[in-house]
Amino acid sequence: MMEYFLTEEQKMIKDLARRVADERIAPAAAELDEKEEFPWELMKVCAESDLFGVYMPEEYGGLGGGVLEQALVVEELSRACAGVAVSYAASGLGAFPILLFGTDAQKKKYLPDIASGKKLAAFGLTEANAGSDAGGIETTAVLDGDSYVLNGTKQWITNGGEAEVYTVIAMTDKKKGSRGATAFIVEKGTPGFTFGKKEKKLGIRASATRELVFHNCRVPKENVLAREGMGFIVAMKTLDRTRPGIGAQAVGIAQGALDAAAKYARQRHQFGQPISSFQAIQHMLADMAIQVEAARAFVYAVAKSIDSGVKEFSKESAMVKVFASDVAVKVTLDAIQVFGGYGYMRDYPVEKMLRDAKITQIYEGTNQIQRNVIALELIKEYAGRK
Ligand code: COS
Repeated sequence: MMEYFLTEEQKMIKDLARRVADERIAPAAAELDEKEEFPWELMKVCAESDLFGVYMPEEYGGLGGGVLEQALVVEELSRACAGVAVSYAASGLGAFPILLFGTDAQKKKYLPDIASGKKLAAFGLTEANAGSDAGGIETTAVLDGDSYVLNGTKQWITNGGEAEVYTVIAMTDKKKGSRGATAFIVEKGTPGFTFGKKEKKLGIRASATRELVFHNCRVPKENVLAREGMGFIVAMKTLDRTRPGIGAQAVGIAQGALDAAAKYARQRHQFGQPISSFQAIQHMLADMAIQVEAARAFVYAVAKSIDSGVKEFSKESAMVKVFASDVAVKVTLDAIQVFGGYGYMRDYPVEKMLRDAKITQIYEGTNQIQRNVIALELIKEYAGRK
């Protein structure tokens, strides 16, 4: 890997996450995938290693880092198992709305337990009829006295059922479209809040994906984030910050696939020599390495720029998510090709990596939606220059 001029603390965080990945996650990855088992034990290991709080301010028990520190952890965990990594990362996705828009009281109440890993968080935006069209959500929240009454169903929520703290977007005024959405903090155990069945997935099978079902669920008024009508903005600004994390996940998966393919190419002999001596294989490995390093450099650069306090970064955040996720799918496919028939078999690690990589092109906004965002921003920028 290139020298990225990380601080000593960032290097320590990355090394620590790598140790957790190598020593604890990698040996368990195939079994967790096969059994579709939520990795509670590994979540505890991440908590004991202080990984959950790397992006949180110190006053809430975190290490005081930002998007880059979280990306470093996600990348390393994803090298070993993206299903475990996304369970870790989705807690950050659930926490960011509170971090960005919470009142002092909300932050003090919820963030320390998320930073310590005592509680997982989750983010509830998507619905059956509102995926790319996030403004089309149908879950409603109606003010009644001192609380809002939530009704509706959120779909495909990572950490659904496992997390204790949920940030949920619901419509408080349907007529206003996306300006009529509001964000709420909802705790597991609130009456009227239940979970659907655990989904069976192509990849990231260690992670838990469930519906969040709200049936006359009363959420106290003080659990509103920002204010009524700000829910869509809360969601968009959260995703702007977390999409580089999907990039980091993709880089980790792709690096894992490159590591496996390069190692295999040295061991596998055909025609009396290791296949790594054939130029056909060498060029594939070279292309994989170029793409992984370019994606990593892009992820680190965007994360660092967000942490430096730039105001506008929707476009860059979308770009890095698209680039790295497309790289992950390409590199994992190529890794299978290097492995040949063995790569297609479950006994070898690379077919899982392809299955895990695919979701990075879909969740937190499909790559098609990201390209729309990028193009619209570009057009705005060029219109301004003329
Ligand atoms: N930051 C701040 N404000 C934003 C924003 C952002 N990144 N993106 C949009 N907004 C604002 C717009 O400026 C607009 O404000 P006004 O009402 O003041 O004009 C408002 O939000 C509505 O924006 P827009 O008209 O662009 O909304 P659309 O309904 O057209 O949807 C997309 C925009 C498609 C970009 C949005 O729905 C989206 O991101 N979809 C993907 C959702 C997603 O990621 N799902 C995954 C679920 S989480 S795992």
